Amino acid sequence: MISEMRQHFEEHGWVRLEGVLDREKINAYKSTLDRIASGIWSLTGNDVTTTRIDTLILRDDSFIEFIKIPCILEAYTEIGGIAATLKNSWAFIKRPADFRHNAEEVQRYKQDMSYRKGWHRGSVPKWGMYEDECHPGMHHFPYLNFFVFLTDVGPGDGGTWAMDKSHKVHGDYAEVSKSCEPIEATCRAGDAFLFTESLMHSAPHILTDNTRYSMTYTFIPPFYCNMRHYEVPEWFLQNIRNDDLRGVLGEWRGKLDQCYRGPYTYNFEDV
Ligand SMILES: O=C(O)CCC(=O)C(=O)O
Repeated sequence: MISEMRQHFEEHGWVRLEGVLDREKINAYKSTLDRIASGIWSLTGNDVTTTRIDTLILRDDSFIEFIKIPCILEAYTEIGGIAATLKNSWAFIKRPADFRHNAEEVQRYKQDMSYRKGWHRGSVPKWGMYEDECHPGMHHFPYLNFFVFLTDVGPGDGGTWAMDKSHKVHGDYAEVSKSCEPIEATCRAGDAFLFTESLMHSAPHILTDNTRYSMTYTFIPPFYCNMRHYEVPEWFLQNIRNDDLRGVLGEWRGKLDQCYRGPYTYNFEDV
């Protein structure tokens, strides 16, 4: 049976997963990110409004625990349809835009198409999906982003923008915008915005006074190549006792026998 979640994803290229994290975990992740962000040497990317913390899972065990939350890899299995390996994990602490109190500038920002500058996708549709042989008309989308919000994100709070349904539309923004409408991913703290990397998306400025905290986990199949600087180092992997967790964190990359492993379930119980 095709779930509602998968049906929605098929049509739109994204779906909201509600209540992935409870309040206790949200607060714990936020404090950990604040602690990491206070040490400048641990950051790989920074600008005036955004603090980016890369390769989360190397920075605190709690970030590995996230992968073990059952609904995460269950959703990957259903939508990706193949064994998952982690591509990267990162966080953003994003602060309000300087110009947010300037009504004219806000208006310009909202209206001007440059608002949507920065639309991007890491995969064109033809490489981002394949037909589900068991369910005609349905597809799997193996390059998936879990964008997890740690703060409530209402209108103007910098929720990721996406061109709805663009996961099946070829071309650049000009082409895609002829048939797709932009949507703003509004979410409650603890929800995840799950989308395929073929969905055109962008990171808008925050127009309210709210700072946004988010974590992203991106998964790809074992036969996809990863960017070298995102790979979990071998010494780190060798310290992970659990076979499935070590596999998901990267050990399966490039191992053909693991590409087709099935059923795609994961046992994270420590032996
Ligand atoms: O920060 C966001 O909402 C989106 C970030 C983004 O587009 C990306 O990481 O590819």
